[in-house]
Amino acid sequence: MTIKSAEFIKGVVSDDAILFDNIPHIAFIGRSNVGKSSVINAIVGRKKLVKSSSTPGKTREINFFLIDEKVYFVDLPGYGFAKASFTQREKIRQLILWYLTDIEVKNRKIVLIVDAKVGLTKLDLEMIDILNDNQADYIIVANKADKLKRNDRQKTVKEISKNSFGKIVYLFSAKKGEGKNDLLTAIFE
Ligand SMILES: Nc1nc2c(ncn2[C@@H]2O[C@H](COP(=O)(O)OP(=O)(O)O)[C@@H](O)[C@H]2O)c(=O)[nH]1
Ligand SMILES: [Mg+2]
Repeated sequence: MTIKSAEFIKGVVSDDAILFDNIPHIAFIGRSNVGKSSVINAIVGRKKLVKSSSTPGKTREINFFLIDEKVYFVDLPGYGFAKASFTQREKIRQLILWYLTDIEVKNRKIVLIVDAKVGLTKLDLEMIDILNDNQADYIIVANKADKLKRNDRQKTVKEISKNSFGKIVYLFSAKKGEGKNDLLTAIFE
């Protein structure tokens, strides 16, 4: 399947009508610099729909993109940007928690993006706990798979899956376009 249209709607940082308009959400969450913007651009098939920046931690809003006029891709700010101040990191953490726990969306799927080469960090594990505590419907995408040696691919998938209570892990490379079809199918199934 391919996505036909994608349009930036708006960025929000607090209550907003867009949160309650009954359009389903597919929300992308991940550590800063994990390649979240790149993954979204790759599956949408647009190089620059979402700004992919070399200065991580810049996006502080929850950005809404209308996809094929029927579902939002929700791009959440990346967590854990090391160079941000404690206050900035805490603000982002609170914004993510607010979106996940306070905002009730009838139809919401979450795509947690992690770094295939780095594996699950402490903050990723914390996010997995939050998602589980909230009974979130989520999948895990291990991006930057192009950085893995061929022999390490299955090991990586198993390791991440083991530490996320058996979640399916989708190997992905935004750089190479690997895993696009499987991910699109998983998202829209
Ligand atoms: N090798 C490799 N690098 C990637 C991949 N996806 C993203 N990157 C790089 O990782 C950095 C962060 O990407 P970006 O999409 O801005 O990450 P974000 O902060 O999570 O939105 C950039 O330098 C990208 O070029 C990938 O699949 N493979
Ligand atoms: Mg980004």
